[in-house]
Amino acid sequence: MGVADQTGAAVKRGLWHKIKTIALTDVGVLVKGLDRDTLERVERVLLEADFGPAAFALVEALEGKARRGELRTVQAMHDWLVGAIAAEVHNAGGAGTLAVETAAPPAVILVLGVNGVGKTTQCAKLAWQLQQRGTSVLLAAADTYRAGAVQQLEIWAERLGVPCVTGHQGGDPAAVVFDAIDAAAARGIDVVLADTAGRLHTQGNLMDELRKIVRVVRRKRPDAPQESLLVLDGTVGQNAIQQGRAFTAAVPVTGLIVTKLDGTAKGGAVAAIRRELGVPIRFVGVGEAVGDLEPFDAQRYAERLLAD
Ligand SMILES: Nc1nc2c(ncn2[C@@H]2O[C@H](COP(=O)(O)OP(=O)(O)O)[C@@H](O)[C@H]2O)c(=O)[nH]1
Ligand SMILES: [Mg+2]
Repeated sequence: MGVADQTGAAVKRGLWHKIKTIALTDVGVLVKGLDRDTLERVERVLLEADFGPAAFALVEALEGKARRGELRTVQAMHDWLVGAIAAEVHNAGGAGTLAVETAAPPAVILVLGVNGVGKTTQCAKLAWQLQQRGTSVLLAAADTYRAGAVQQLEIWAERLGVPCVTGHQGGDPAAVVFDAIDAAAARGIDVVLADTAGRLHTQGNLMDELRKIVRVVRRKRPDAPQESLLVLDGTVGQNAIQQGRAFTAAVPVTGLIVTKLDGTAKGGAVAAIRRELGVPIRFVGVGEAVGDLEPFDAQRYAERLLAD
């Protein structure tokens, strides 16, 4: 995916291009106010980009602005939309942060999410970011269910030069995290980053297992896990919302990482996720390389999405 960024930029340019085209079809439209048909077409474009319920809110606000004659040029409409989308996705706080300061290291970070969203990759990216800040990390391979999952994390660990605690396939993931905390404490390591399973026989089994991991961690350290980060794929639209609801109902999720925002026309999912789930977005994944994790920035997100 070497050209992911370029693809992404091209596709994202598409969103503003579509809206602009609609706004310009009738030259008088911005001066007279947007008619019902124009608004509906803008709404459809936003829905296609996965804005979900946020699309309705944006179009309603757009209608009001246009009716009051406050958007007289296409540029004014662009700038207003950027600001409105940024406000829509704005976090109360916490973007780019990880609560890893603790009186007695190691802090514990659980990385959660269904298969394929990018958990293992985000573990590697987070480990790398922590290393950059001078924080030492130990990886825990608590996805013991899927064949190959442990090796995938081990390969990252080796590349990054961080230790990795594993169990055997089919083993108890809570025991892996438990052992990893001991190993990190013994070696004076600051943070345990635990990769978890994304699928078991049923979703109920998975949620039970995740609850058990949290319980076992707490029994060992009442203040842990310091973070339970849910990874959501930014390209799957409403599915991400469903996943978000299921995980946040089962475990206390402290933050979100929205991945694969490179190369997608569906970047609006971030707005839907922000509106539907009461959890701050901490980071966004913008590629497959270890450096492709950015603190979530509402303004930058909106500007990129509507880049001309
Ligand atoms: N384009 C893109 N791909 C990503 C991103 N994060 C992860 N991936 C890819 O998504 C696929 C699944 O990732 P993986 O970490 O194995 O997912 P897991 O099953 O949740 O552990 C892999 O091919 C990753 O390289 C991202 O931000 N952007
Ligand atoms: Mg994985």
